[in-house]
Amino acid sequence: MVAKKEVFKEAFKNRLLEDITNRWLVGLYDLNDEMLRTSIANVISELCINNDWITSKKDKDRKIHYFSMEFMVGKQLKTNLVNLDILHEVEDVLDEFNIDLKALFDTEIESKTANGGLGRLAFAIMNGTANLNVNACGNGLLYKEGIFEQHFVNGKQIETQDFWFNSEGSYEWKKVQPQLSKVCKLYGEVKTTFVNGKAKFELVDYTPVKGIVHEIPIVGFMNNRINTLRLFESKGLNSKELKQLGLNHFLNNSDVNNRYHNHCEQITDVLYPRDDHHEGKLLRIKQEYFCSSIGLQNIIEEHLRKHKDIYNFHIFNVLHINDTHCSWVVPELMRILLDEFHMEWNDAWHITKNSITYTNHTVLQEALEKWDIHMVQSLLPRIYMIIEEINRRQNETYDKAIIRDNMIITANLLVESAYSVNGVAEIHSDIIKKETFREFNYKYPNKFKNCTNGIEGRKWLLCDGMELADLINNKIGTDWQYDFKKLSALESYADNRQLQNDIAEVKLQYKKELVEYIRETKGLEINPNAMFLTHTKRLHAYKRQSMVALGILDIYHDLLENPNKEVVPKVFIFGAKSAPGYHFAKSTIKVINEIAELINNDERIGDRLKVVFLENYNVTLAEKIIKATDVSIQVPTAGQEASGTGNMKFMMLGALTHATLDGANVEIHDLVSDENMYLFGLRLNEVEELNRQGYNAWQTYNNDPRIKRVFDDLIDGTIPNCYYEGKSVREEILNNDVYYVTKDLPAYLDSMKQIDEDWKKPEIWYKKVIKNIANSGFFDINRNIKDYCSKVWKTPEDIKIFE
Ligand code: NBG
Repeated sequence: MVAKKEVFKEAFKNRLLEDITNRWLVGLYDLNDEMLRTSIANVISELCINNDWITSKKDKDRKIHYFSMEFMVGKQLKTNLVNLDILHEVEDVLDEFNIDLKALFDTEIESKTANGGLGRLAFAIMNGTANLNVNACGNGLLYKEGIFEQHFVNGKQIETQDFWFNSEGSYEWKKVQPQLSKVCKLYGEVKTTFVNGKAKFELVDYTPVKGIVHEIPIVGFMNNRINTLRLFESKGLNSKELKQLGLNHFLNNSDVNNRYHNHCEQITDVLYPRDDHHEGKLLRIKQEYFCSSIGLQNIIEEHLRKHKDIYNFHIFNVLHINDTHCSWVVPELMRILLDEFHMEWNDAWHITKNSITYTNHTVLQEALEKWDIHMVQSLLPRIYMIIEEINRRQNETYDKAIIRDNMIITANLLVESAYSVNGVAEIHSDIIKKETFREFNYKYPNKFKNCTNGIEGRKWLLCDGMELADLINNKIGTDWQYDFKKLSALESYADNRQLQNDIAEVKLQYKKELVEYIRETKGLEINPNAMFLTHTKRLHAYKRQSMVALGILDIYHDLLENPNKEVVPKVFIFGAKSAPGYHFAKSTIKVINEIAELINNDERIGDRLKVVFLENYNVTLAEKIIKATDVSIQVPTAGQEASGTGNMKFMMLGALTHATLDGANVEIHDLVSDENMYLFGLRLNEVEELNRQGYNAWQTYNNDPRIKRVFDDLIDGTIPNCYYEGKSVREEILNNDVYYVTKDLPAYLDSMKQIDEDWKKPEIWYKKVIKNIANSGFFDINRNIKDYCSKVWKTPEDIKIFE
C-alpha cells in the first residue's frame, strides 16, 4: 500500500509538471489558481479516474437514471481526493512546490446548477450510488447562471446574475462528449398518415434544439466505481445540420437564423427563470422537456448498445424522476416507443410504467406544477396528444385526473405512471398517502413508500469537520467511515469529560473561524464563546424565519428591561434567499436585517445578543456555518417541511436541534429522544385540528402582551427603516396566520429556557452533543441509497418479459 502510494506520488508529480508545461506553456510559478486546479483535476482524472470510469460505464446491470432539474455539485477537489484516498499524497507533492492545497480548495468555484435542499440531495444520491457500487447516472441541465446572487442593499435583497464557469466557460471536472449530442424537437405540427390501417404520427416543421452532453465523474469511496452526472447544454444546429434535416427555412435570412440560435441557447441560460408571465412559463417547459428528451434519447441508445432489444428496456433501466419537473420523460418514452419503434400502445405503456419511479419533495400546493394545455399543445403537439391519450385511458375522477380544468397535473401523471412513488421522511410520506395522493393510495396501495433523505456524511464530517472526525477516530477507530451507523459506538463515550472538552475545543475553533469571516464580510465583532443559533435555508413563510425574528425581539426587550440579568450570550445567524417575486419573504429579509442593525448597534446590549444575516447562502457558506453552530433552528409549521437535510448536517457536526416535530426532525427525535433535543410547538394533528376549526391570530395578539409587543415593534418605530416591510409582515401573519406563527411563538420562547439551562452546564451540553453525533449515522446517504435499492429501484414483481 505504502509503496503504491509512493508510486502514485511520483507519477502525480511528474505528470503535473508535464501537464502544466503542455497545457499552459508557462512555468509552475506563473500559474494562477484556476490554471493550477485545472491541471490537478486533469492529472488526477488521468491517473485515478478515467480507466475506472470507462469500466463503470460498461456495467450492464440494471441502471438507475436519475432525472433532476437541480444537482448541487459543490466543490469537488477535496471530496474527490478524499474519496480516492490520495489527499495526503497530493498535499505532500504540492508542499514540495510550496503550494498550499487548503488555500487552493478555497479558490474553487461552486457549480450553480441548483438552488436548495432538493439539488443537494440529488447530488448526494449520485455520490451514494457510487459509494455502494450501484449502476447510476444523473441527467440534468448545464445552466450558465445559477438562480441569482444575493446582495443586501439597505437591508433589502438585490438579485444579480450568478455566472459560475471558469474564465473560458470551462469547469475543471467536466468533459464535453460531442458524440452524445442529440436533438430535441419543439413546436411544429403532427402529420398523421395511415399505413395498413394503422395511424403513423410524424412531427413536421419543428424547431430542433441540440443537446450537448457534458459529463462529470462521481467518485465512489475507495471502490473504483465512477458514476456519471450528465448535464445538457442547449444549442442551435449549424447550417449543415439544418439542411440535412430539410429545415432550410431557418437559413432564409440572418435575422431568422440569429433568432433561432438565441432561442435555443436561452433554454439552458439560467436555473428556474421567472415564471410569473407566459414566456417564463414556456421557457420552463422547454427546459424540462429538453432535459427529459436529451437524457432519454441517450439512455435508449445506450440500452440498445448493451442489451440489443428495446422490449427489455424496463428490465434494465429505472427512470427516476426527482420531483415533477422531468415528468415529460413519461410521454417522451411513450412517443419514442410508439413512433420510432412502432410498438402497440399496451406494450409501450407496460414498459413505461415499469420503468418510472417518482420522488415527491413537497406538499405545498403552489409548488405542485400545473401546465396550461394550450401552451403544451402548441409547444409539444405530439407529446400533448400522448398525455391526452394516457388521460383518456386512465378515465379517472377529478382528484386523480391527469388533465383537468384545462391544466396538466404533472404529479398525477407521475403517480399514475410510476411503479413506485416515495416521500422523503416518514411524516411526509404519510401525508402524501393520506392527503396529497389519497385517492391514488386507495387505487394503488402498494405504490407508496418512504425513503427518508440522507446527506453525504463523508463530505460533511470527514472533509469539513476533519478535526471533529479525528476526535471520533481516536475513540472508536475509523470503521465508521465505511459504515456511518458505526458512529453509534461513540455513545458510550457520552460522559467522557475528556472527549466533551475536546469537542468543545474543536467547536470553539470552528466558531472562531466563522467569527473571522463575519468580521471580514460584515465588519461585526462577535464573541466566539456565545451560543451560536442558526437558521439557514430558503426563505419561506412556512419555514418561519419570521417567528425566530420575533423571538429575537422578545429577548431584546428582556435584556433592556433586565440590564443586570445574567444571561447566556447568543448570536443568531441567518442565511436565506427569497424568490425574487415573493413579497412576504423579501419583507422578512429586510425586517431581520433592520433588527440586526438595531440590536448590534445598541450599546446597552453589548455582546449579550447579536444578529447576523449572511448574504448569498450556498454550500461554501454552509461549510463554514454548520460546524460552528451550537443550536440548529428547525421550526417549520408541522406538516409543511417535507424533510429538510440541513437539520441532519447540523446534528452530525455537533449542534443540538431546537425544533418542531416536522420533516426529518421526527426521525432525529426517534433517534435521540426528548432529552437530547428541544422540541416545542403544534404537532401535526393539532395543526390539522386548527385548520378545521379556523384560527384567529388577533385573539392571541390581544390576549398575550408579549406577542402584542413584538408585533407592534414592527410598526411603532422600534425598528427603524422598515415601517413598510414591518407592516406587511405583521399584517400578513396576523390577518391570516396559516403557518401558526402566533400560536407557536410562546412555546418557542419558553423552550429556549431549557436550552440556556443546559448550555450553562458543559458536561450536560456536550453529553447531548456526543449522543447526537453518535446517532447521526442513520442520515448518511448510503442508508438512503440502500432504502432506494430495496424499496424503489428493484425490479417490479408483476413485470412482463416480452418473448
Ligand atoms: C425540498 C423540501 C425539503 C427537502 C428537500 C429534499 C423542494 C421542492 N423540496 O424539505 O422542501 O429536504 O426537498 O427532499 O425543493
